[in-house]
Amino acid sequence: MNRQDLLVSCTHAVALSAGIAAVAPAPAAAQSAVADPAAAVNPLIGTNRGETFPGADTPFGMVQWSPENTAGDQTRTVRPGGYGFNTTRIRGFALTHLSGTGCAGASGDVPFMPLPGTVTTSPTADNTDARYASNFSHANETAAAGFYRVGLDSGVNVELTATTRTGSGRFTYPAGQPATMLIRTSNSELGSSAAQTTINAGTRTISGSVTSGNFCGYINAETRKSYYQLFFVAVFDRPFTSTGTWVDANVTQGSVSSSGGTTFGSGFPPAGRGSGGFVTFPAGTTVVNVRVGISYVSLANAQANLDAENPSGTTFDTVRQRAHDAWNTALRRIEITGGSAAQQTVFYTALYHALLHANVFSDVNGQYRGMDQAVHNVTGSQRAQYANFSGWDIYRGQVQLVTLLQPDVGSDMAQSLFNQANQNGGVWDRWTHNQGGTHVMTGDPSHASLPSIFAFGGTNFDAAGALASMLHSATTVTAADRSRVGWNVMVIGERPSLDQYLALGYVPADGNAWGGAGETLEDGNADFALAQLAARLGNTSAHDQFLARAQGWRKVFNPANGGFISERNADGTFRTPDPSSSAGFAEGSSAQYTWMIPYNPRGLFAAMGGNSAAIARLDAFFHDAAGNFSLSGGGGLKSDLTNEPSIGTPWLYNFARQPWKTQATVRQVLNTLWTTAPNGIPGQDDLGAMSAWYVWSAMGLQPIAPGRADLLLAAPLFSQVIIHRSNGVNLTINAAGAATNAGFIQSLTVNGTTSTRSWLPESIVSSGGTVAFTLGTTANTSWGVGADDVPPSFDVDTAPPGTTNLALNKPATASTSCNANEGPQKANNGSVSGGNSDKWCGTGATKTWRVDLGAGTVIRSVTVRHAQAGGETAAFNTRDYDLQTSNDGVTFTTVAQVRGNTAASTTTSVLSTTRFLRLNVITAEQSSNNAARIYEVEVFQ
Ligand SMILES: [Ca+2]
Ligand SMILES: [Ca+2]
Repeated sequence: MNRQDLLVSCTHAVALSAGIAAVAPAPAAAQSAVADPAAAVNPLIGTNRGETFPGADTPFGMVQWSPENTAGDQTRTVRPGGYGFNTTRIRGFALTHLSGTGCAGASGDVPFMPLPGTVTTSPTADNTDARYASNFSHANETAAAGFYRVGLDSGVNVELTATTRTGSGRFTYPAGQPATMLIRTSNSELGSSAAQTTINAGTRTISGSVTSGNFCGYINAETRKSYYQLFFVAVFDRPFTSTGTWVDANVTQGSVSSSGGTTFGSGFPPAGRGSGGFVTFPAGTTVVNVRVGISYVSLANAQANLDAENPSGTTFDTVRQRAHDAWNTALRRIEITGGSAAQQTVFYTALYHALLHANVFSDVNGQYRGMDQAVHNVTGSQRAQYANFSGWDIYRGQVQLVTLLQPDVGSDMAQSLFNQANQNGGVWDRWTHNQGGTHVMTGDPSHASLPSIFAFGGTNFDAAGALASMLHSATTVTAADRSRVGWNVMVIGERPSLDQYLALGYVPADGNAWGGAGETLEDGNADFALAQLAARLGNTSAHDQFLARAQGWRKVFNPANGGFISERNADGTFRTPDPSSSAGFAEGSSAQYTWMIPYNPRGLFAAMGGNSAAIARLDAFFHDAAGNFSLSGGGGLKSDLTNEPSIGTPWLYNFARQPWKTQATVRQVLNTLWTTAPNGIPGQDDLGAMSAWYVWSAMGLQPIAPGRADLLLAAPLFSQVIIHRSNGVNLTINAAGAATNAGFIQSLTVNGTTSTRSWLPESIVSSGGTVAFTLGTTANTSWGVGADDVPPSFDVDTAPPGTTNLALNKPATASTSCNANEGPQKANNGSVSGGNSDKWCGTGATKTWRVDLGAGTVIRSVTVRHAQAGGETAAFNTRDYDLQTSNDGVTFTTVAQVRGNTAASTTTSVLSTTRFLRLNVITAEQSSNNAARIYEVEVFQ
């Protein structure tokens, strides 16, 4: 999400880097995998306008201990991540941050600020941060995975590291001055409604809490309120020789407690409000260590988290090493070999950013605060509750990447989202911050995320319960859905104008959504994903219903203005015909959003007039009039690969049978928009959503659409990528000839078999294997161009796709065979070329053949190859038969009936979840009921 434009911030006049490091010529490729990927991470990448933060954290950690910059106004964060690369003044180091968000930031709770000197005036009254802040130079700064250091111009050296729920700080003060620590308890980035600080000199502890929220509250009063309370316990290793606190402008020397929030004003906290505390260490003190535990439940839990993860006696360097190791464990799930050092840094930094969120939100004892503000416990197989779901962004690829690498974590995230909905009256809020729903952005993204997590193997959550809840909220109109409260940037309804969507098939321009046309596409993506999850869970009627709903894009496709998705009124008339306009769309134009139907490009291209028309439009979309790439900033008619609505578009050429243009465009984005510079993330990183796109793309992969795990293909950047899934499945991607300028696929094998398909089926994710590319510097315009090479599109009446024959060589049994060499296994041996004995031949009154798939399996179609396929007469082709399913091998249900067939082979849609598939032959051939001749039965997902 964006909206950072409204934020008052410092001037970014100096571009410290042109940001071209990633396209420097590659040195001779390393021949072994990157040994220490955590060391390759540079957290400063993205800190100039990517809105990332450089501080210390662990994968999905609760703590992100990182600087808060100031540009002379204490009431406003400089940038949403708390840090802007071009602002070199710091007023504190806060314990929590969001990476890459928009609006005016969020979290940034409980800034610590070391001070050489004493506190004589209120730090809150220092509204311009003239006194209790310090300049710094990037030359005195080190940012690494799990560690941050800065030497402040004040003379204090600050070192920070973290465990999941705690931080460790080491502050080295200059000799000869009092060593003081301020804790600005009330100064969360967006302010606070309450704050409380307690100093206990006896235990060398400062503890307290801050109550905050206010995400995007400066735009709309709907979120201008508190919805979370963060508790902290900070234990120092040096005694306090003096203490004090402040409230607003008043300092009380010797005080050990204070309270008072900043209040939220009209969205930005007013100047001069807030509270905190300070302590001074004994004269002569230079090094002060502190351990800090946090919790969103209670002070006791913050202490318990500290005791469990970072107990007394744990050294700073031990925590730092553990954080580094934790990052290596996470990052080594993708091993890469080859590429330049810069490319390796961009890759692992992107993976690092993609694994920062969502955040562990439950405490070590399993308690967490729910969206009902009550304390809950994680139960069953869930190991942790997660928070901070940037819904609109992450459904496009980030939750898929997390689940690809760690299905267990993906499962917990899915359960966390379901828990949030359950604790929120059944409403799936689209953007959740800690335990608050903010309603920010558009669509119903959890409905896209959960099916995606499931598709990638994150199935260890209450999927049936979640599906039932989602189907309910997607079909039940609430008062909030009929409301415009919050509009825009947010709106309180989960499905804005659901009543009209149900009645019209689209969300009208005069409805409640932040852009009806864009909302229609978001709803379509959510509904498509729901259809997929429904199918996987055996609910075929919901599948059919939601797959049909997902085609609502046709209702807002306006042929009259050249074929663009356009704003449409409830009365059926179209609005603004200008395709460069963003009216009706969130953060994008009509021309950009028109492509955002990833589950049915074939339908879209047909509406546009066919592949040639679509290709011409894509060419114009990605290029300027001179033929140069236009990938950002080209205006509403051009692509914008800096923001989510466009990031799927380069992959669409695969559907139009010109995959080399996907390869060229993706490679151009990787080579030019993503660099090692502070501005090396093109646009806000959106809690890792954009970085996830980079990681997928650099591997030559991209999830096809929400709710599916099929992968679109382009050219990998590295000579080898090995994905180690936490469930033990490995996927190896070899790319012979990989180089910066070798971005074109020459040929491909999948598990040793040559393939010209520009995509991979879901089975490559579930089963792993080896995908081997041969790359080159020029396009192979004959690869991936066949009619059967295109990735699947999904429409109401489209036969389901399939490539992997799930029945192949599985145990098969049958009724009486005609001959000993025509037994049941001949019908799923993968061959129809073995002469007329390459079949199961059935005789007798009952003729049934069945296969055991081994476990309940989603199947989408069954192909039967009859006598003629094996070279026999067409008169022997099976005429009438039923397809039946069963999960116990005893009770079978007929799921399809084929009658009057004369063809050599038949393909039948049988969307079902089943272990056994049975062919029940009713009329064996064309003239009389004699022998059944089944050369092959193929079952596809
Ligand atoms: Ca964005
Ligand atoms: Ca056969």
